[in-house]
Amino acid sequence: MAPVRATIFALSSGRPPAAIAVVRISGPRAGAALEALSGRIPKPRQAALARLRDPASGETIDEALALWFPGPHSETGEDVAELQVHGGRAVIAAVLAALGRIEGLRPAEPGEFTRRAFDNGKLDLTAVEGLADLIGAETEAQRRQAYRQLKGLLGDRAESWRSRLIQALASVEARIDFSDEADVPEDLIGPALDVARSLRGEIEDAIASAGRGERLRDGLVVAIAGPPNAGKSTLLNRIARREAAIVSPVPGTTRDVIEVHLDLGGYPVTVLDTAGIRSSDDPVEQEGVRRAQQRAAEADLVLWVEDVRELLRCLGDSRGGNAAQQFIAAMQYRIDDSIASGTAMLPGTGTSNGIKGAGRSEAHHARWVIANKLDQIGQAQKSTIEREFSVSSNYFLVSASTGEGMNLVIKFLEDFAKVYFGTEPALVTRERHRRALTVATEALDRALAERAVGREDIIAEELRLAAAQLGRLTGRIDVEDVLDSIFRDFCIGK
Ligand SMILES: Nc1nc2c(ncn2[C@@H]2O[C@H](COP(=O)(O)OP(=O)(O)OP(=O)(O)O)[C@@H](O)[C@H]2O)c(=O)[nH]1
Ligand SMILES: [Mg+2]
Repeated sequence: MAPVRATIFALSSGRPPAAIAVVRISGPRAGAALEALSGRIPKPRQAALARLRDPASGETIDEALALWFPGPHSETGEDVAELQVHGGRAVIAAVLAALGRIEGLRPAEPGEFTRRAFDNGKLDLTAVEGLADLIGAETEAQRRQAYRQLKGLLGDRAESWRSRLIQALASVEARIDFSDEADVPEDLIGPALDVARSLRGEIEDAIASAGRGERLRDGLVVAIAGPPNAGKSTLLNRIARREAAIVSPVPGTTRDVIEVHLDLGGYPVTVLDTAGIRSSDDPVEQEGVRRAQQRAAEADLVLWVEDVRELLRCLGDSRGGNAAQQFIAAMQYRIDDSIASGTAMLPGTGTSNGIKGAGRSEAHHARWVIANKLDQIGQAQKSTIEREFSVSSNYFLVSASTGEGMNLVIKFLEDFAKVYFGTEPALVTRERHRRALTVATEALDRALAERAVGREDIIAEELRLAAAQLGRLTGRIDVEDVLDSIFRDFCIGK
């Protein structure tokens, strides 16, 4: 017989003080605890007014709303009581202290309510992860993805894949077990492998969405980089709509990387402001530059900020031909070089064959040039720049301090995020999912490769392996090793 589980309790609502606080109790003694505190148990699933008393002293603690959810039709599958009390620190402390004095009750550990829901089959593992993501969701797109996962977008699919696989496996096993008997049809293997092949295709499609799903959890990273004093911090403040970074006329103001988390059009975006990239003898500034380069190299998009007068100077320097295109090409090179090596070289002056490779893949880093301090040049110069650069969509003419041109930058950032995250809901949102599905498809591949040879025992073994991976995905089988890491994401009371 399984040991009787402790009855757990915790504050499940947010940080006090607040108007209301929710205390949850789950386990076999939840009803007894409710009775000890309020004198009675309300009708199931109906809110009732309850005067809470300290069972030891009899003193009234607070007037609350009490709810009673007898198991198994409750959040955790156990008996659950919920108290909505006034959300002051002392009220909460008194209620928790009173509960702690009741025999058989103890405070819940982080994620323990959800863990019990999982153990009692109320949620599969992908739904547990969806719940963690839903609680953590900061933007609309994250919320949507997490909610779909909580509601079984991936879990249900994995379960249906697994049951189809198990059926296919059963026919292969039948073929093995009864191969001598006359009335077992010969062609059990062919149809089973057909199922395996179509499952393989479906799983492959799901894996293809993995990048998008994981990115939406992590957010898009945009790094602002460029030479000192170009207005990077001013640009960050403008995008963030607050004074997140210190702005000053002294070159080399920003040293550490400053991070701002934003919701852009419903998508999670982290914008980084970095130290101006230049050679310096100051070890602190050197370290700042090193960090700037590193973060820019890892970013999904780099906004390279230049003083617009620098652009004009470079245009003046170039001799004929397609000046703007040459400039943009040189600029892209220069950005890559500065990010990789730390020496911001001017186009035309630098050896552009500087550090290549060095572990960076250039293809997936987008770079935009932000020509800043537009307010410092005249209308004629502005027209020159606009004419020369109209060929390129990767440059923006702005004044970070007056805000001119910034709406366009923000709109493009939103569009970039939209494309980056995609509009189709992603099925696979974590590396754990991707790994399990990849191992499953590899097993299916090995099974399919046996079609020609026809070793039935190997086919059966590989189908079993694939089914087991799908079972691990939903937590149906053999997942003790991943449970702790998943529930660690939760806080107390969840
Ligand atoms: N006129 C004008 N001045 C600007 C503009 N943007 C920034 N500045 C000024 O340029 C100076 C440098 O701005 P910052 O935002 O600190 O530049 P930064 O690139 O972060 O500089 P470092 O952190 O030192 O690398 C400040 O005096 C800003 O007020 C602009 O659009 N127009
Ligand atoms: Mg700065």
